[in-house]
Amino acid sequence: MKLGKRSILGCYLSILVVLPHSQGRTSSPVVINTWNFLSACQEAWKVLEQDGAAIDAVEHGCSRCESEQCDGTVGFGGSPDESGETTLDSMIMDGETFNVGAVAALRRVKSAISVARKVLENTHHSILAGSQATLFAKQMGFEEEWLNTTESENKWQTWRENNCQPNFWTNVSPDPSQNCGPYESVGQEAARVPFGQSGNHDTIGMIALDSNGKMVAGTSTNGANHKIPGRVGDSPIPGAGAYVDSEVGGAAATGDGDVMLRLLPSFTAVEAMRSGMSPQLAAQEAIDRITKKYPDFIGAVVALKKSGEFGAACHGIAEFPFSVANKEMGGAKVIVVTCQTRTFVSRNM
Ligand code: SD4
Repeated sequence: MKLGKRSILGCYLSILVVLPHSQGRTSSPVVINTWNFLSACQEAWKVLEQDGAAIDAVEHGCSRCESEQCDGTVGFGGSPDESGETTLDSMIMDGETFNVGAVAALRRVKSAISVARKVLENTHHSILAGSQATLFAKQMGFEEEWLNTTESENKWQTWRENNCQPNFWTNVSPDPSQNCGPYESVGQEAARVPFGQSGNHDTIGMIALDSNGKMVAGTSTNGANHKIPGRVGDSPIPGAGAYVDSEVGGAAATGDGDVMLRLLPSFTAVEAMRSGMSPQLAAQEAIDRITKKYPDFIGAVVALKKSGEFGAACHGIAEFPFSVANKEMGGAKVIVVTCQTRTFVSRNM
């Protein structure tokens, strides 16, 4: 049968209409992650440069950081909580389906991002927490083991000897700025401990764009040093620690998670890109929303548009290094941005 030009065009158009939006797309792969975690970026890039899937890139990249204990703030043996235990927060989000898998305050399992992926792929839930997340992980075949190391136990011991300073308590007695607990609630106002004072930094947040145009975002962290047991940070919360929409782009955040999960910087950055902003301006917009309410905020956002364009913004530190890999750069590189300090003047309109 011979098809006329019109019918060929009609056929082509209907194929375009029925295909799910990622299929048939080709993109030049890119991966971006927070901080100078170059080996994580290289690991993810190995997957992407061989036309592998974004979800594998993010899992492999973040897993690399977990096993290398990137900066002591990802993976086992870091950020002991008030009881001395290391627990993990992690998330993975699929930008095609908006499916999310996450674990919060995961205990006694090292591979947090892989457990998060099991939550995504083997359940209809989005987040599992604490000891029950451990039970789920065991059922999925993960090994149960303590995440403490001699180093994390020494760190905890030093903190105890230093009257449990700093800590995350407020409006309690005895005065938490000078004493360990147990505490009881009282109604007085107390100043918030700046997040950076306790060396709380360096979550890995990663966004990958694969050659099929699919985008995935992920995070992994051991959270905040000396957190109150049970504390969940921003990293496993969609829109806070990371967010991604394959039709637009993705973003990931690092910094004071107790503040960030109130203002959803990753969601803000993606929505800003949707409205046409560049990734750099979108990341800055997300930071600005936070600093308007919390001028002492310490943290950063990385953003990647589906076009492959990327950017980052930060606050409360002098500069912020992040890692990127794409074909033009011939692999993974660290890029450093200078953090902008902005002053917001409130006006009565
Ligand atoms: C948290 N956002 O648990 C994490 C910590 C972090 O860079 O990113 N530090 O609050």
